[in-house]
Amino acid sequence: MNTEVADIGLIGLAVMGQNLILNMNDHGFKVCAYNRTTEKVKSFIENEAKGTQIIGAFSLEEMVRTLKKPKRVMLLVKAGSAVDEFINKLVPHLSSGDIIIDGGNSDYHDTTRRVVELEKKGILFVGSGVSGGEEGARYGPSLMPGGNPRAWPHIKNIFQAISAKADGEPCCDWVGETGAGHFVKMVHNGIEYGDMQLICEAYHIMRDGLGLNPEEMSNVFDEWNKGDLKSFLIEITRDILRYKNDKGYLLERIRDTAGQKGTGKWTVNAALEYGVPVTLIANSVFARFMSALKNHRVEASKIHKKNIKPFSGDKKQALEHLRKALYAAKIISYAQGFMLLKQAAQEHNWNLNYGGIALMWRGGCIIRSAFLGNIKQAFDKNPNLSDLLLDDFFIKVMHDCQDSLIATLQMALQQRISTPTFSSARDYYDGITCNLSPANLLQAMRDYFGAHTYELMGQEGKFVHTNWTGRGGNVSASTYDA
Ligand code: NBP
Repeated sequence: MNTEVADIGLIGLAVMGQNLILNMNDHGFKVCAYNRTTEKVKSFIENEAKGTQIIGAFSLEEMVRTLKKPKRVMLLVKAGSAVDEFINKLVPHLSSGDIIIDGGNSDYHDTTRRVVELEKKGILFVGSGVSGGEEGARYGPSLMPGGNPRAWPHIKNIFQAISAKADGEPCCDWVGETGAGHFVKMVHNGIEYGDMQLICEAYHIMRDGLGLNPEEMSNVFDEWNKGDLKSFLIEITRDILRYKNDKGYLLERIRDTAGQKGTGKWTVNAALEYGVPVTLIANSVFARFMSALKNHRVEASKIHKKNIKPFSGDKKQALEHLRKALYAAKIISYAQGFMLLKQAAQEHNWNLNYGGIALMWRGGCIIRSAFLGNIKQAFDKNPNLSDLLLDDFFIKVMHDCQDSLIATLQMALQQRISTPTFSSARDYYDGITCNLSPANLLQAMRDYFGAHTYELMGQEGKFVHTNWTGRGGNVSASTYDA
């Protein structure tokens, strides 16, 4: 009897694993499910998977035996050592050309290491970003697979079938070699941090600056969701603001301290590593740290009194400025994110398809939005586009919205509302469009105290040192850095 009946094995029966299995089953794939704690296999088969063609396995050997060749095993377990433990246990049961896919939120450095190590054993390893949470996993996630490219033809069918679709196209394509899939997922998460913080600051401005009530704010987000800002996060903000239970609006009673799982921080670490000014995401991570200092903030607010005059301007106009400011700031954030992708691709020799990435994020995931369609078009027009801010569409939007960004920040300043991401968008925009920065002075200072040398304009590539005080020597430095 042929026991090799399953199209894919899936390990990890928590929220993501269970829902992805059911999604695969809906699309006609036969899945064999396994979990470290095997009682969960039994419970899943007897409950959620009842009446489906899903089969359960109670050992890894049993699971691998049920798989068709090349054997495909997907892991949806806690990122980190659990992934390595399963890989080590799986490898003895697999043969050359078999595939292991890690769908967890793994660090892309780990994925790169696993791709290289497993290639030596003939196993094709894929690290795939999976976005969209529980609902995405069940009904169509955004999938960002990367790793050993020889695996792609064998998983493409399943991945593109179960992924979300945007304008009829799957939100899933091959991202690139080694850790590229998980890198793109990490930047996606960083952008998600930025989008969420921008929305929070817009809410803060509406609530404390303009004095709007929850219903009014919800209506504003509802309006915004009909235009350029149409997105999943704007839509859920509208609904969250409106949500009431027997004690009234729930949002007003939620403690203002945000948690995090670290992928925003990873994005900022990558930005620091590759030297890319991803300032908006960095500020959104710091804003979460600031939010966690609740007791400190409460104490300080009692001591540091502020002289704030209630807003007396035109609220309708202020809200229109805010809408445009949010749009402009989002564009800056995505421009920074794509710049990071470009730099990492250069460092790792990844051949990233930027339009394809925008399409992968267009549906299924948390940052899904109408605006990603414009990003895709920009890269379709010019696949070598170095900066989104140099695309005609985005140039026009920035020209149209920049005054509103300034007007919003002026209002926030008067109302003493902290706006780290809106402010960093303005800073970045005025920085990246400044043809003469003050870094000439920086270079002069570095040379003055550390003999670090500088270039003269028009003589690029030629580094010279000046003995500024007459006391120092003429030798330039090569070690001490500042
Ligand atoms: P969890 O991240 O909560 O992981 C639960 C699974 O990991 C269970 O199968 C558990 O087995 C297994 N596991 C753990 Br915990 N430690 C293990 C170990 N040392 N050895 C072997 N197995 C271990 O599940 P999830 O929320 O479904 O997420 C799965 C992956 O997908 C994670 O990497 C997560 O970051 C990522 N992700 C999650 C979401 C989301 O919205 N939740 C979205 C996108 C990506 P057990 O049952 O025996 O304890």
